[in-house]
Amino acid sequence: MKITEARVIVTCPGRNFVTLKIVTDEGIYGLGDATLNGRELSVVSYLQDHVAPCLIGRDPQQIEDIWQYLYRGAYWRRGPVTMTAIAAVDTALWDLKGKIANLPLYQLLGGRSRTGVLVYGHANGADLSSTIDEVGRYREMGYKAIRAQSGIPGLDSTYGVSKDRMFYEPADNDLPTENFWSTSKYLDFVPKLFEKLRDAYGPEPHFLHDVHHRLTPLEAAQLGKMLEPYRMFWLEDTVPAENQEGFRLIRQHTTTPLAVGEVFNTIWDCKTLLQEQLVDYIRTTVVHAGGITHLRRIADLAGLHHIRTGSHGATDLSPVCMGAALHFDTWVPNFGIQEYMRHTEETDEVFPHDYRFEDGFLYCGESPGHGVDIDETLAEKYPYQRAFLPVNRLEDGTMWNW
Ligand code: EZ4
Ligand code: CO
Repeated sequence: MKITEARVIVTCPGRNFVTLKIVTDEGIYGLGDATLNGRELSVVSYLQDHVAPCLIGRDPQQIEDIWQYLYRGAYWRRGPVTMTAIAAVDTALWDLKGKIANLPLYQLLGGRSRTGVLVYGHANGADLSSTIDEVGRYREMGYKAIRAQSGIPGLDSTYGVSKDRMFYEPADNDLPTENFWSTSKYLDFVPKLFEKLRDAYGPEPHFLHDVHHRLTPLEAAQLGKMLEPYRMFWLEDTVPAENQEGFRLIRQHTTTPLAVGEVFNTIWDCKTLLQEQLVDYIRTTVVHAGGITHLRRIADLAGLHHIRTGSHGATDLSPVCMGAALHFDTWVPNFGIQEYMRHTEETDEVFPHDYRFEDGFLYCGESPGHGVDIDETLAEKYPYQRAFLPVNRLEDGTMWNW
């Protein structure tokens, strides 16, 4: 079997998605997600100009060799653009292998470790009381685990609070929107939010919260301590994680579980975090961390250190990524939780899939490969639209982390 074509499909059914379709001389094909939010076209070029020509004529069954060829062969290692492109190839090849073997992807990985994949949804509101109500709505939808984000008194806008209550799309402008941030206003508010949520809903639901990289390690330690009485499932991305050693300080001061890694591309980005057990959940995902082949290596290292997976699953990760992630989650022994933000109806129509949500869990399907397809005719109706993620400033104008 030979690869005859590697086609990149860009579509914007409400938001941009980049998909790689690897076609073989036997007519079967595999799909991989290549979406890098706000920087989509750089991955398109990487794939079209620098990867596709190297794939033609290769045996698509040599997944490991092709992964190593693209990683080592680039010379310029790692980075989000390279690793997203490699992930797209890798996911498409695992999809193809499943189709060749006539087996769902989780079977190729080693079979089922659990019946369903625990997911968490995103409840958010403009203020305390509407956020509390939204958490109730997610409880009614069946979610066992809910991330709560709220508008902060005194700040006009902040991360995680959406205009549309169901579909949160931060990449909302053809130039970056500017947000403003105050750590003191935030730290004053967040413990109150979770105190009220525990009062309202009792001990049972799992609560999560995303700080979105805005604190220093000492501030993160303070927040973790303040949240201890409310027994969080996790506190996510408290600080920017380029400096992995920075987590030592947070860890020494709080028992609130920590999650990190949605922006990581490789095992090298989390080596210290994992080996020193500085976090509890690793959020690397299929599309941004080199595909199934590399994610498996990260999960194995994590497992040695009592760390479980908690893959990123925001709406900018396409249904193709979600499908692959659910097969991975169904297999991976040290699974923790999977993020799940629902895609819009338009997106789901462009990407027909066989995974389904039921009572707080997602279930991957039994069709061969990862079970997600693309309707290319429909995809063509939604041309690319430039969209940026917001930027963030402190109230005095200083650039900060969004
Ligand atoms: O801001 O996926 O936990 N989820 C997140 C996301 C990210 C977006 C960036 O593309 O932090 O909402
Ligand atoms: Co996040």
